[in-house]
Amino acid sequence: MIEFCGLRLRHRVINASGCFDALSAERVFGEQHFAQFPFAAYVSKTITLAAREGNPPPRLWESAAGLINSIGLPNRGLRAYIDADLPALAGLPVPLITNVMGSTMEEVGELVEALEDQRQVAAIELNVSCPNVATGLDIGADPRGLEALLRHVRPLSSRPLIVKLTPNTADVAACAAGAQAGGADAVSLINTLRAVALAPDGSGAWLGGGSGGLSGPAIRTVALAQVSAVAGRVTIPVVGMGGVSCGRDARELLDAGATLVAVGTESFRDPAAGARIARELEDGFTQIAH
Ligand code: RRO
Repeated sequence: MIEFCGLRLRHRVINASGCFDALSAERVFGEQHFAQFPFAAYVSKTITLAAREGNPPPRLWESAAGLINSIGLPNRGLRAYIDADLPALAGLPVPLITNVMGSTMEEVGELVEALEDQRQVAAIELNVSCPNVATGLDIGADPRGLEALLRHVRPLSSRPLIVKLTPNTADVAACAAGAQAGGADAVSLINTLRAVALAPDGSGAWLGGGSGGLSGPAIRTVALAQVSAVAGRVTIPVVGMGGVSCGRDARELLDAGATLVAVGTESFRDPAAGARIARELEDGFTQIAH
């Protein structure tokens, strides 16, 4: 068993928010799916107070060794998450981490407070790093702003608070230190790198949202550098992610100082990737060809 912020986890591999839909997976793969859940904890897709449509299509572009998304945070809002998603997730065999985002400190506070009564929610991840929405809350890259946000929300929740950091900043370690100073229990990184894809016909930006966020193997070495910098700066646990597709990639992030590793884009290619990567990690991944 792995201990993480008071949660007891079966192994060190969890999903990156938004990259694995446990409810759709159950519909596609059947009830069996919950029994063989690939991750040691489940992080749900970011929710906001009010429902959002998300960005206009196209929302995806495949680049060399990467995926650019401009999803734009579509979700049915806090109320529907509590009334519909939480009961549907009741069968989850692993702890639930709910990811939230607000456009003001007060909004984040409201989200965190509303989850306080939901016993199913084991921890909360604060998304201060989405590249695809103009939130008004642009503090993900500002160490002092992050500290102030955490000071505001920390007293409102008894749950572990994990801060999802942006890689789109000059000094991610300073941001992590700000989050810790404000009372964060852990940090997670990296979210996607801001990126643009041009339409093949020369008509301009491909993505409906204009720009997007790059994920996948293309960003793995950036993640390694940033996780290493953050782990060297803070004393709270670090969840490392970015381009992990096999046990060796996960091992490198753990060696860089991460306590847990999250799998994102690889789950779109292989929905069982989380379990495979956890197994490869445990086996020492000596058989994996690169
Ligand atoms: O929904 C998105 O467009 C999105 C989010 Br909330 C995020 O945190 N990271 C990302 O790449 N896309």
